[in-house]
Amino acid sequence: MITLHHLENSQSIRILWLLEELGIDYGFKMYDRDEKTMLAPEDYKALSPLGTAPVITDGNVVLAESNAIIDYILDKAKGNKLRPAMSAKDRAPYLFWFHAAQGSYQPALTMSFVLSITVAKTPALIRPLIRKVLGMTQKLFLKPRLKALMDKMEADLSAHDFLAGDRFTAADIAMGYTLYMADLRGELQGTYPETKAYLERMNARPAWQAALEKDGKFQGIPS
Ligand SMILES: N[C@@H](CCC(=O)N[C@@H](CS)C(=O)NCC(=O)O)C(=O)O
Repeated sequence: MITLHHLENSQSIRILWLLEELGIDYGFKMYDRDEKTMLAPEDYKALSPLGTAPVITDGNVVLAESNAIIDYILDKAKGNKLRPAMSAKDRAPYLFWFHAAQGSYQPALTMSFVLSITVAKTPALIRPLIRKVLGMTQKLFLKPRLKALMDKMEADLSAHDFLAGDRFTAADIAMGYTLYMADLRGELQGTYPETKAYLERMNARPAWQAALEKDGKFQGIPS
C-alpha cells in the first residue's frame, strides 16, 4: 500500500489532495516541522536523498519529488481520468500545466519568497543595499516570469473551467497548491478574475477540504 509521509504545511498537501480525489486506500504518517528552523525534522530528512517533502513509500519503493509521486500514484490507480490520453486534445495543455507548476511557477515563487526573507534577515546596516540588489533580481527575472505564467493561465481559464480544458486533471492538483501560495503572496491581486474564480472552485472541492482536514495544521507557507 502507498504511504504518504506528510510534512505539515508543505507541498505534500498536493499528494494528500490527489489521494483524496482518487478515493483509494493509503497509509498516512504525519511529521511536524522542526520548531526552531521550520525545516523538515531529521527523521523526515532521512527518508530520501534531498530530505524534502513530499515522500511516499510503497513496499521497497521510496519516492520523493511531487510530480514523480503524482505520476507514480496515477500509474497505480487504474482507471482514473486525471491524465488525458495521448491522443486527447487536452494532452498538450495538460503536459504544459503539469510541468509548468513544478518546472517554472513553484521555483520562481519559492525563490521570490527566499529573496524576501534574505532581505528581512540581513543586518540593518547593509539591508538597503541588499534590498536593492535582490529587488533587481525580482524585477528583472522572477516577476516577469510569474507574470507571463499568470497571463497565460488567465487566458486559458477564460476559455475553459480547468487548466487543461473542460475536465479536472492532475495538472489542477500540481498547479493548485502553487496558485494557493501565489494568492497568499498577493500575486493574483486585481488583474486575474478568471484565475481567482478558478482558485475558489478548487478550494471548494470536497477532496481538497478533506486533505485540509486530514492535515489539520495547514496554513500555507509560501515555499
Ligand atoms: N521540487 C520538490 C520541492 C520539495 C520542497 O522544497 N519541499 C519543501 C516543503 S514545501 C521542504 O521539504 N522543506 C523542508 C526542508 O527543506 O527541510 C518537490 O516538489 O517535491
